[in-house]
Amino acid sequence: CSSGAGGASGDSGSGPIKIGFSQVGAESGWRTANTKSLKEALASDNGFKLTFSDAQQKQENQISAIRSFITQGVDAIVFAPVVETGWDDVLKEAKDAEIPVILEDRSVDSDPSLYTSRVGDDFEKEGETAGKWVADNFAGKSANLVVLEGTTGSAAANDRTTGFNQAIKGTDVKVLDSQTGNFTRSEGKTVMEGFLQKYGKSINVLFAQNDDMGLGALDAIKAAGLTPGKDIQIVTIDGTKDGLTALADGQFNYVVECNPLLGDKVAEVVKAAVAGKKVDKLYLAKDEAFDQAAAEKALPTRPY
Ligand code: GYE
Repeated sequence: CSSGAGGASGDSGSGPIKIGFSQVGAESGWRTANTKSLKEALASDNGFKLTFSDAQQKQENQISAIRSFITQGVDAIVFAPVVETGWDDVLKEAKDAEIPVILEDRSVDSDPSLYTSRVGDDFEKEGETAGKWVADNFAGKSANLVVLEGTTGSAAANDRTTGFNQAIKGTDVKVLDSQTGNFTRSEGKTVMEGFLQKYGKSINVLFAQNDDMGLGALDAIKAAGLTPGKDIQIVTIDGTKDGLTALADGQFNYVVECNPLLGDKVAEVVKAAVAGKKVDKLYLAKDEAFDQAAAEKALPTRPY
């Protein structure tokens, strides 16, 4: 750690803090809320000068965005890594340039010494909460489950799968199939159509690793002449307004929250890091879970 006030590349407090932010993309309602939260918190009114870059779900776009932030000599880099692996080289380049890197949302599998901090949610716990709901809700009944996974290789998908599988271990829950729907509505729909063609009416529970894929699946389920929420029970993760609306309507059965409003915490950590202050390696947001009644109550004041 450098002990110089103002951080290695900062210009010791005068003028705005220059930030480069590489976002995953615009794949989901969660992502839209997350981008808005960061743009608001890292606004010029708060003492920042933000350069925003959308990676369109591609790691190579993120790597070149980060390299260009380094060349521009930003004071800090914020990025939401689309996948977990493959970041060591570019993180080393940022470290050599003495630019603090703050991960927001998803994590990386690199050595923690290669980045300053992460602000995000506990994906494994979210998966576990979803799995526990399936296990409890289907105790004594047979559960024939299909899974719509998030983006392959993303920390959000990897950890949710791990947590979910832990929670259903040793139960009678039968996983018929599990495929990626890339966290989007359209792919959630297409993959669910395939599941329905293959397994027909034997499917009675769906775990969608985000709201959007679950919402896409609703179309496929209705088109197959089945009633979502009844013939096929549905548990999703995120807790966006659209997700909680489907829950309050009885089309979803349970939603585990993943808080996207990480902007204020990111801004605070960036300021501290640029000032050369010590920050924690990890800041986790608090998440709850909703059943249909809880969703109805929460909806009127739901911020995203
Ligand atoms: O659940 C999903 C988004 O990384 C937690 O990414 C995030 C996930 C979120 O596309 O909707």
